[in-house]
Amino acid sequence: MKPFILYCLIGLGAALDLARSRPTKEFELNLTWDKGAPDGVERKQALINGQFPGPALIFDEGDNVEVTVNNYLPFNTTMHWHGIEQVGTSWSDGVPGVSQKLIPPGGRFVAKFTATQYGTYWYHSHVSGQIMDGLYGPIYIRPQNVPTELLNAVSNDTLSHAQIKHAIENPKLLIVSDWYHITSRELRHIAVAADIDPICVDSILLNGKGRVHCVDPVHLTGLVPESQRFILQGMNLTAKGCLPLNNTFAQTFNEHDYSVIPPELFDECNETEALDEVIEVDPLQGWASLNLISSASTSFPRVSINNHTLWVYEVDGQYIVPTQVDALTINNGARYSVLIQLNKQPGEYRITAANAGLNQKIAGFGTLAYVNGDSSIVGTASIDYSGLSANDNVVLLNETTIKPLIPSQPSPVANETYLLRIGRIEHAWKWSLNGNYSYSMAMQSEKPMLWDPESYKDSELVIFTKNDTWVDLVFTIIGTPTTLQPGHPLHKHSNKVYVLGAGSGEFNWTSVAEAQKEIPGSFNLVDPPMRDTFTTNAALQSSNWLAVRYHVENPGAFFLHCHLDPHLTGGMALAILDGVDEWPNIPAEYGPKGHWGHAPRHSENSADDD
Ligand SMILES: *[C@@H]1O[C@H](CO)[C@@H](O)[C@H](O)[C@H]1NC(C)=O
Ligand SMILES: *[C@@H]1O[C@H](CO)[C@@H](O)[C@H](O)[C@H]1NC(C)=O
Ligand SMILES: *[C@@H]1O[C@H](CO)[C@@H](O)[C@H](O)[C@H]1NC(C)=O
Ligand SMILES: *[C@@H]1O[C@H](CO)[C@@H](O)[C@H](O)[C@H]1NC(C)=O
Ligand SMILES: *[C@@H]1O[C@H](CO)[C@@H](O)[C@H](O)[C@H]1NC(C)=O
Ligand SMILES: *[C@@H]1O[C@H](CO)[C@@H](O)[C@H](O)[C@H]1NC(C)=O
Ligand SMILES: *[C@@H]1O[C@H](CO)[C@@H](O)[C@H](O)[C@H]1NC(C)=O
Ligand SMILES: *[C@@H]1O[C@H](CO)[C@@H](O)[C@H](O)[C@H]1NC(C)=O
Ligand SMILES: *[C@@H]1O[C@H](CO)[C@@H](O)[C@H](O)[C@H]1NC(C)=O
Ligand SMILES: *[C@@H]1O[C@H](CO)[C@@H](O)[C@H](O)[C@H]1NC(C)=O
Ligand SMILES: *[C@@H]1O[C@H](CO)[C@@H](O)[C@H](O)[C@H]1NC(C)=O
Ligand SMILES: CC(=O)N[C@H]1CO[C@H](CO)[C@@H](O)[C@@H]1O
Ligand SMILES: [Cu+2]
Repeated sequence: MKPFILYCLIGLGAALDLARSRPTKEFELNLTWDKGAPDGVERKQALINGQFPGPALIFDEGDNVEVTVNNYLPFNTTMHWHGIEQVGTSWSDGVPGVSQKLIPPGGRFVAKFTATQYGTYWYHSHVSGQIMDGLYGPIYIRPQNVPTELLNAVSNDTLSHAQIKHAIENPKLLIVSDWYHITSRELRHIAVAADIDPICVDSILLNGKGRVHCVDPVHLTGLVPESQRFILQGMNLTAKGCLPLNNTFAQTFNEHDYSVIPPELFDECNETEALDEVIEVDPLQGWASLNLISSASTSFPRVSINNHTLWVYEVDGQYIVPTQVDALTINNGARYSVLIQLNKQPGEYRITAANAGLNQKIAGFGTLAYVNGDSSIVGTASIDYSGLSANDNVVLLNETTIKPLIPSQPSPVANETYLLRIGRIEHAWKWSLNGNYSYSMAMQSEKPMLWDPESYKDSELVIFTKNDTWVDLVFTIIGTPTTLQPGHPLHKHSNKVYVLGAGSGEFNWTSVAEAQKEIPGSFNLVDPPMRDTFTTNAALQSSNWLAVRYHVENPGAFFLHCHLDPHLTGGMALAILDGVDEWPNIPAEYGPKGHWGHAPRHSENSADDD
């Protein structure tokens, strides 16, 4: 262990020296509220610098960056940099009530941090369900070097090595999301008023483009595998491919007020024509890197490209031992970068992004177009409209087998264990990450915890850790014969966790160490996946558990939450105050006396709020 720690310290020192000597790179994001029709249906939505998704922020590993966020929206907002560790800059993490105040309409905020990592990330609003209004965009941090082990694992040919390196350094960024025809505020209002979980989207978008597809619901119902048939409770899926509102697994036994639910929220589908995304690739370059980012709110997009296998080589901003698959599922918030060899007949191959979740059968499509390719060549899909494999030879990425390229091991023992019970409480829309305690969105308006951690000492919704300790989070996803929980894509802000293991049934122990004595095979402490976004298994009629471990090394006020937007707004969140014993000194500009100033006058400001 010793040489490894020493190596890390030297590495960190070198990175910091490098960072200090560099000039700061500045970026500006103007957030506006406008009309848009990404899938052919017009609605009010947010734009960032006039576009949706927002512009790509491209940094180089080690850069000091400053991003100015000007809020020209008619509502409060903040901006979070998903997966960025924020080493020593917790105040720039973007969570209202935790690390900063809300940015009011007309206000501005300057986030300052160092790009200590390489890889693929994204930025998004961290207020309520504003992601669903389009407040997101990609981040790519170009690596200082691409490890030879990575190149060797994919090819032995030196020309290919140069091409792969070029592809990794110049990737095609692809944000996969889902889309609603109403605003996040309207959706939340309906969910609460009707007492429903509003998990039925209108379309799947690739880089903000897509269309509404209406597929015969009887056909969609037929796509539900035999083993999941019981979930349907004898009903057909709706015209939008969703579990109907009177499905009690999805919507509880609570009474719903149907009078406030517009029929198009679950039941009516109206097909549209709109442009699909085209990603152009040049076969002369040999290889392309497609860096997939999921900013979906409720869907779990499973992605494949006709006739092309995907070499997955980077997950959540970290290189992994490359693994070749035909399709992979991107949990909300996660990133998967894949290398594609451009050695097929020049054509326009279809990209499929199909929801693999239980809530809805829906897909979106795009095109991987070879330069001057024959548009009649579209290839053959390996997954269907519901994300299921087209045949037995289709290889799906197995999340549990992801291995970091550069070996990294957790401590064999933990200092602290938090047993967290996940479930729905009281209402169909209300969720909790800790027993009966649900994180109210009203906490977003409170004084940031970063300023005064002590005053949250007694809260069941705040975890306190000490610096340089190892912390276990063991989640039990509560299942009963009459309830269902989907997989929850959990996101920890700041550093990554090691995903140690998962199992079915109750977690009957008080720690991983205790459980290891009885079920050692359920844990991987040798080379577990390292993730900032990790997904629990769905709980169908019985409970299951998931255990993760992380090292506290960056004192500050962070967040842990479900990345399904209706679950975050439903309260499935906790604050984690990491390293309270080594709490950082907050720069005056980010503290209680800080004043971030006003956004400059903006001519295109549309201020009406409807
Ligand atoms: C913004 O948040 C503050 C609380 O911090 C609240 O008083 C105000 O009404 C909000 N503004 C808007 C436009 O929602
Ligand atoms: C490269 O060569 C080594 C040794 O011959 C072999 O084990 C490995 O599988 C090859 N890698 C690829 C990607 O072909
Ligand atoms: C499902 O749809 C089929 C075909 O329209 C119909 O025959 C059947 O009755 C429907 N089932 C239910 C429970 O509505
Ligand atoms: C569910 O609602 C539909 C109409 O919305 C109705 O036809 C059906 O009978 C209901 N099913 C159950 C099991 O209540
Ligand atoms: C795509 O793959 C299918 C079967 O996997 C094959 O029949 C077809 O010829 C391929 N098309 C192209 C253009 O490579
Ligand atoms: C994924 O890999 C793990 C570990 O090898 C294995 O136990 C599990 O069955 C695999 N899952 C699937 C769906 O193949
Ligand atoms: C954490 O646990 C390790 C291993 O048991 C121990 O060496 C270390 O002192 C503990 N740290 C704290 C702060 O308790
Ligand atoms: C939640 O509260 C109910 C009723 O007060 C209680 O029976 C239950 O044990 C509590 N659940 C947890 C996980 O604390
Ligand atoms: C936990 O205990 C319950 C009750 O004894 C038992 O049914 C269940 O199988 C146990 N779970 C595990 C994972 O061993
Ligand atoms: C917190 O712990 C990490 C890991 O041991 C260490 O690198 C860092 O310097 C510590 N931070 C403070 C403020 O003590
Ligand atoms: C943001 O808006 C301000 C005020 O209109 C303008 O000066 C600036 O150029 C805009 N920045 C970008 C990146 O569009
Ligand atoms: C806005 C709109 O076009 N709504 C239509 C959608 O389709 C249903 C039938 O499925 C019509 O009744 C709506 O008028
Ligand atoms: Cu969730």
